[in-house]
Amino acid sequence: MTRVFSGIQPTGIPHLGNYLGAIRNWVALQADHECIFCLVDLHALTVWQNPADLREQTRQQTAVLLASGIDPAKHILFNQSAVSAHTRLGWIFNCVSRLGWLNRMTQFKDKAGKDRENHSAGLYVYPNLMAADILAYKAVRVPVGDDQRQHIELANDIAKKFNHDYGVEFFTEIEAFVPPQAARVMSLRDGSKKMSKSDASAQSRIDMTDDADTISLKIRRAKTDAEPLPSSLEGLEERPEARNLVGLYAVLAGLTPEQVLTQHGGEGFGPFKQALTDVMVAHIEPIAQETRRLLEDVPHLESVLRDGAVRASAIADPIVSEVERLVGFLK
Ligand code: AQP
Repeated sequence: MTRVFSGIQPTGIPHLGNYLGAIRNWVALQADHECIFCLVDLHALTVWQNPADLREQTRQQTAVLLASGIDPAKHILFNQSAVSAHTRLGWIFNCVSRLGWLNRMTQFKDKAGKDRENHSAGLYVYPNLMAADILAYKAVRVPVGDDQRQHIELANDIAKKFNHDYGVEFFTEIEAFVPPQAARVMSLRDGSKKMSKSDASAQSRIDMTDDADTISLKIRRAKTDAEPLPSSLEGLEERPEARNLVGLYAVLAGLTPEQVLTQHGGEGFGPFKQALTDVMVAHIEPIAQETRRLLEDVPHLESVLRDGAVRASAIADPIVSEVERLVGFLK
């Protein structure tokens, strides 16, 4: 079976964007792949995290993943810092990767903005660690959002350079797997920004733990314009907030955006937002309820992660030990 690796940062409660763009696809991949799912807490640390919050967010994320249908008995779910192979290979990749390559990473530019000098060195070398996350397992396929394609290309550049520098065919090419239905969900407050855990406004996102009243309020307050919904897609150009809500309805209702507009074109946002709330609550409510139940049993959540880390180490340790031998470390 093809081995898949994918990660999510425990930087907050997973939101609808994480769910539709990643988690939902992970659940589906379990049917015919060997899956390794990782809560990438080392990556989370690239921006400041309050220690108590980081621990809590790691538990919350574990609960949301389990509630969404990740099966830790058949697959592996663990937190990155618990498996030392990631940092060991990450350091070696810091020495293989080139500054010029990292300088081209658009995500660093987006996250650091104009204030580059004040960001952590970790944020800059993040893509090298991400390459290590995948290659420590010799994973073949990596489900990612469209924004992560560039990091997978970098991981392949690192793998090729490693093979070339050490005269081996040790790493093989990784395939970025961007599922066709991977929706890019935008902020409810600004249709030009993606929905994000770290957005200061809680109103900008739907958390996977939100109850029906909270979802209803957030959708009612979601930014829109004054025009009714158009009847065709051309009418959504230059209307990013309307496009986002139509896109969300389409994904959640299993329709195409065109079908949504056929059904709701000409409608004002009041009734459309109510229909969107209903379909959203139907998706999120069962996951939110199960998440709340799981969070009452913290020892169970932590034991799932510990067990996952042992099984992840059993795969990654021999691979990374071989890399260490190849580069000349005395064992
Ligand atoms: N808005 C989004 N729409 C679709 N997919 C998304 N993903 C994130 N936001 C959206 C996908 O979720 C997976 C895990 O993301 P992550 O937590 O590792 O990092 P991120 O992309 O930086 O997510 P956030 O929510 O924006 O976190 P913060 O605020 O901490 O940076 C990835 O596959 C991502 O594509």
